[in-house]
Amino acid sequence: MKLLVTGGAGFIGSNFILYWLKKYPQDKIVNLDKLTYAGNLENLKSIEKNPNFSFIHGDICNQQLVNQVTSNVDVIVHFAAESHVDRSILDAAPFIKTNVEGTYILLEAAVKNKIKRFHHVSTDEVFGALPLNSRGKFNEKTPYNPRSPYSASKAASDHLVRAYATTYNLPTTISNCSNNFGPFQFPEKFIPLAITNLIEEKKIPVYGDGLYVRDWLYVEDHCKAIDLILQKGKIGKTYFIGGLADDISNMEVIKKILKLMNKNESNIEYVKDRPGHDRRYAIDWSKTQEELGWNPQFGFDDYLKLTIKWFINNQDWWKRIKTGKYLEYYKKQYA
Ligand code: NAD
Ligand code: TDX
Repeated sequence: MKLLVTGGAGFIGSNFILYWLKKYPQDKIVNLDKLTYAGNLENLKSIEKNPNFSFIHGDICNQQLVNQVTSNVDVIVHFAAESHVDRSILDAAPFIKTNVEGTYILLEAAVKNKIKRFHHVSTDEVFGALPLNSRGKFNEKTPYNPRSPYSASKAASDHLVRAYATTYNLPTTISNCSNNFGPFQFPEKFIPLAITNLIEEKKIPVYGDGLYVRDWLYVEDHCKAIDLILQKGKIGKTYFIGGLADDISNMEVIKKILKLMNKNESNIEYVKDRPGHDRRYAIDWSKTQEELGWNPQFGFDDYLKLTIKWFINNQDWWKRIKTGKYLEYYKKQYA
């Protein structure tokens, strides 16, 4: 089988490529990535010489290139996106361009080239926010209610995927997952930012009251779920993927990180809240479990330990990122 992975130099995409080639070494993967600030070929160093892997440096908004690249692949796994909510608040333009227009261009090419499966990787943020102190979770009946430019652009892309499935019979699947964490995550996101700041003896910036709740999914569990969707998922269906963290607030996550890294609460700094900050996410992935036999393998605490260890052991990787443009962004965001 030949897969086109878009955004494979980013956090989840690179974990997915490493996972896939280890499990299915006979398959071929083409990685199409623009190498934005978030794309990093170092993530794929261990397979750069693998004859079944190839990299194309390009933009999913480039129609001619996308047509050419999709002409001889069986499956598309679409990760490429602008992915950081705070950056979408600073400037929404690249989010609309890549997440909406880029997905449209890929879909057009997928129809034209009769792709056997188009899997679209999306987020639980398209469903908006749940109230604190409720037990409710996003489920298959929850209406779309995106509240940031990022989540609105992802919602638009989900709608486009469904429209192409209905109108052109494109064989699609979609997954909406919760907050990922793990190796190779860009240190603008909450968990890697907290860990790397602590190693650098810097404080952890906490938005607002810190009582926001996320559902945390380890990236390898996510990759396994996409694998099962590609193997056993029903065409036209949407699958929910989440973790085993049960309503942990950002402050509780920080306290766990501080404890595991032998630091105290003087390393916390309350900063200005994110505008329109979604209070709580929780996702009911029981249907995915029932239908595909998928489960997160371990609990949040075990995965947090593994993630901290990875960032301690791979300081060259993130120290090269936390320079130049990253520092400019950090200054602007946390001024
Ligand atoms: P990331 O920001 O780490 O990586 C995105 C990758 O896409 C980068 O390699 C970047 O260079 C590439 N890219 C961006 N624009 C491109 C373009 N126009 N053409 C080609 N490549 C382009 O993102 P991530 O965290 O790995 O997220 C991957 C996908 O998963 C995204 O679609 C995101 O919306 C979704 N998702 C992420 C999370 C999460 O917690 N990280 C949760 C739910 C869903
Ligand atoms: O410095 C920070 N301080 C802080 O308190 C940052 C960066 C975040 N936070 C809070 C905001 C959120 O409540 O931590 C929580 C997690 O923030 P992010 O890591 O930015 O993730 P989130 O906004 O929840 O979105 C993530 O999950 C869904 C991904 O970035 C999206 O790509 C994905 O779709």
